[in-house]
Amino acid sequence: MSKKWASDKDGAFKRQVSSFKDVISPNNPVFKPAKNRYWLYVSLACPWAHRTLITRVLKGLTSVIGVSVVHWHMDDKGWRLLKGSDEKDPKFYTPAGGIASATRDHSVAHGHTLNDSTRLFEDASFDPNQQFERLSQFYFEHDPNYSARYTVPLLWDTETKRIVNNESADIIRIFNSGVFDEFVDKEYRDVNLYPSKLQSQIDDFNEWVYNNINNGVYKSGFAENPAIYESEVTNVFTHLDKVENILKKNYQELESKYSDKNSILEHYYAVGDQLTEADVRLYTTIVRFDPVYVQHFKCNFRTIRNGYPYINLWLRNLYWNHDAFKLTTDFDHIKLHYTRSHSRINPLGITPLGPKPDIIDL
Ligand SMILES: N[C@@H](CCC(=O)N[C@@H](CS)C(=O)NCC(=O)O)C(=O)O
Repeated sequence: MSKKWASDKDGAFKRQVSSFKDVISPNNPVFKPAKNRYWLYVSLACPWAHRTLITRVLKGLTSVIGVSVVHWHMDDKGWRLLKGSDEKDPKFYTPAGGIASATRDHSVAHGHTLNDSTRLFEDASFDPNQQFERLSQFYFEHDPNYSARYTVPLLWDTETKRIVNNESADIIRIFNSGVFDEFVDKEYRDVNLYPSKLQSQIDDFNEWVYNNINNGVYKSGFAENPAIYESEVTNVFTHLDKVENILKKNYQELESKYSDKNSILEHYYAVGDQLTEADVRLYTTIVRFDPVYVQHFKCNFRTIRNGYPYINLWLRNLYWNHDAFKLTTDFDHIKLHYTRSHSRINPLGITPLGPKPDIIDL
């Protein structure tokens, strides 16, 4: 597999279309809802995989669907997992239960700092299902003739040894759909990130946020000629301005309803006044913006923290007031992955230490 990202002949970045798009449902002849049957393979660096981790926690699925985390470094063969021979050391294994296992065991990472350039390979987890050491092996196990990229997130069926789905937008809908309700407590059954009354607004918001912000930062960063970069980066900021105006309006409406700040924050979201998939999908780009996209993808008209007060408040509220967001956000993986895997953008692999802090306190 070439290390070069997909771009057309003019040098514009083109994202690959996901190949596996099945669902888990009682009506599906193969993929029926079950506990401990499906396993999620993610990178903590990847904004698309991050959507699935957040949704897994919000829907209480941490003891229903297991997770393995790939190492942050992606080389020319793609993502790696810890070697099976390390299986017996419990600190290398990410068990299925508990909110902390939304990510890796944090005790493993402690002691490393960002300027530790000899960062150990311990930051990944072991694959307890197939003992695979490469994400690519799942793709070939499913289809020996697979010829596209080996992307995360990957939702794997441990029973049939097949890929259920590798499209994050679908995976979060599967997690939210209620098919796992019988395995979770009532409080999680009541969580609905895609309520019918808001669906068309959410779809509309997601559509332009995806094209212009989620994928927009990649189109800016991976542009291979200045004219494309300039047009894409301008487009990113035009749409961040649009988000800022929406959030400002939402906030001002809440101010007229509630007098205390906590009540306002409890309802301060992108679409409507409740947490939805629109927040999940926007968050994973915005939380990476100042730490990575500003410098690495040259999205540097403004930072979120200094240029967008309403987006910044929305971001800090999600991060500091919601464990599902905070515990699944790993700034080390995020910074190290981009700056040390994209050697065309950053050939020396030196990771900028700032901004400090990674995210401002609330
Ligand atoms: N459409 C996919 C995109 C996933 C994706 O592009 N993942 C990247 C990481 S951020 C990846 O795994 N890339 C590996 C590669 O291109 O070789 C989704 O949203 O699930």
